[in-house]
Amino acid sequence: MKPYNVVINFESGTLDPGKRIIRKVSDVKNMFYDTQAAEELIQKGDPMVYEVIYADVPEEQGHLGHCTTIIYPGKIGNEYFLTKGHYHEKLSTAEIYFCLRGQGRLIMESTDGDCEVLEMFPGSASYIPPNWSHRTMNVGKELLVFYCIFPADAGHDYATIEEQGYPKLVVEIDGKVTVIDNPKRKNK
Ligand code: S6P
Ligand code: ZN
Repeated sequence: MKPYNVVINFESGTLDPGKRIIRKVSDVKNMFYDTQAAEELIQKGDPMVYEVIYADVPEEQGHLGHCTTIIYPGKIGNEYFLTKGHYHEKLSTAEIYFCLRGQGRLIMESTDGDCEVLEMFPGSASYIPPNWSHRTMNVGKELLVFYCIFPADAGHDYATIEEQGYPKLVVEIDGKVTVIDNPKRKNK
């Protein structure tokens, strides 16, 4: 293949040319603590939670996958709109999230059971080391837009996070972004 540009719009988060994937509440309902509130939101029109726009890169060793993620502002119960979250299938692969717009949090858990939450804000570049799962939340009132770069053959393991969730939840309490223990967390 030949070198080529994509163009990223820092306001809207579009990456052009790119392949767009959309996730509605019905796609991510199992990831939220308050599944009843998620069901109610699905009945009310099943709004979009986030989209990912991937540059066209072969999913092969040596290549770098890259994409933008756009998370809409919103909550289910008191939990902020979030991404599904995943480990890379190839656990030995790292990733960088560069925030372009909005306010977010990045929660990560390592295969050793360590958990970390980082702030995301325009200009923050978060390093996700090998062996750490990752999920993002929009904790602001506007779009959260970030740009991701990862080994193109990393792959996604969504099942582990869907089953066990994270040790912490990021929720709004008295109008403030608050990190609490996840009462539903299994095994820990
Ligand atoms: C890929 C990278 C991101 C996420 C995206 C959506 O390795 O971490 O592009 O795919 O932010 O999150 P998720 O958990 O639905 O894939
Ligand atoms: Zn990833």
